[in-house]
Amino acid sequence: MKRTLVTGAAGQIGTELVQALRDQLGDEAVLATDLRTPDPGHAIRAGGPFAALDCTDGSALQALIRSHRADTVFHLAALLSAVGESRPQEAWRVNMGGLIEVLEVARQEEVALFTPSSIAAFGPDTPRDPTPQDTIQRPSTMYGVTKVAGELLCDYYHTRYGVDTRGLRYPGLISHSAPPGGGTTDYAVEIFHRALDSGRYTSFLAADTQLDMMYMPDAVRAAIELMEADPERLEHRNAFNVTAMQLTPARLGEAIRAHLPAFTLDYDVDPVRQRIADSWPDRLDDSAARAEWGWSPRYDLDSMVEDMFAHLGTPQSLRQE
Ligand code: NAD
Ligand code: AKB
Repeated sequence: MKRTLVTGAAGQIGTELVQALRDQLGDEAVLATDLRTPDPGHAIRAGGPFAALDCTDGSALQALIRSHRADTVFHLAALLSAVGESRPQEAWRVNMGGLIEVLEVARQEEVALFTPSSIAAFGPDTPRDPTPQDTIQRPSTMYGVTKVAGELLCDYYHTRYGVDTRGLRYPGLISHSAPPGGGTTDYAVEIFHRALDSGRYTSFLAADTQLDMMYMPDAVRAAIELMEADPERLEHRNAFNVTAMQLTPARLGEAIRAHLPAFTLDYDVDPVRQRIADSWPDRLDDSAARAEWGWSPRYDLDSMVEDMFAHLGTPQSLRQE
């Protein structure tokens, strides 16, 4: 991997992945693209090349891959679970319509392709704890349907055409650089901001709703390590379970209270997002990722919370004496 193009680069993952790739490959080697053009001061525009791109426009993508001489595409553009449930037809159009265009261009231009899947690729019939690498999927959301179909389509392009497709089933991602884009796990980011703004947070998921989570530096490293892994060792190319920690709103609230003792957490459950969360696993088995390319998370709950506050800044008035 020497020169990359990132779709959906202005989002929660792209903001940090673009920076990590530029640190590794050089600023000019990473072309950030997104449907929306961020402000000139935004890191992905200020730190290197940026182009506006709708990922469903294959011709425009092909022209950019050629002019940038990209050898690898990180395809992040998508609608997430909660937004996808409010606009299911648009979620299909962007998530599947975008992916088939990106795969076709990857085939024609012979570039490697990273596409994230999600814990959303599982459903209510999936064994929940642990959720095996290979198991029943049958998700009940449009977002999940596009993730399963996307995993299969990427496998198809690899076996049928030899395209170097790879992907991860990410859990909920926690980060400080960019806001989350409308998912069910967004509470785990919002809670930090509200804790610092007002000392309180109202969770839209119930106290004991357990979901897999990961801190963004681990998620970004996982994507890069997977794309650099020895292809001979990869059996599960497009759908590696990966996880770092299992959180509930109550457990995360406790960890925040260790830094901000006055923090209060209450609950006003949103039935749509609760139903989505209830259909997802409690704990992924990520042993295939560990065995096939050496995956191992570096952040657990305590080190993630500490690093979040180190970046977001804890006002003196709220700090533990
Ligand atoms: P995000 O919503 O923060 O960012 C997505 C970006 O895609 C946005 O900047 C948006 O402007 C852009 N976009 C939307 N439609 C587009 C189009 N037609 N063409 C080009 N760009 C378009 O999402 P994210 O959290 O960064 O997620 C990136 C990928 O990772 C998605 O495939 C998502 O399903 C997956 N994922 C994310 C998480 C998470 O917790 N963040 C977890 C599992 C999987
Ligand atoms: C969402 O909640 O939609 C995402 C995901 C887990 O895919 N964060």
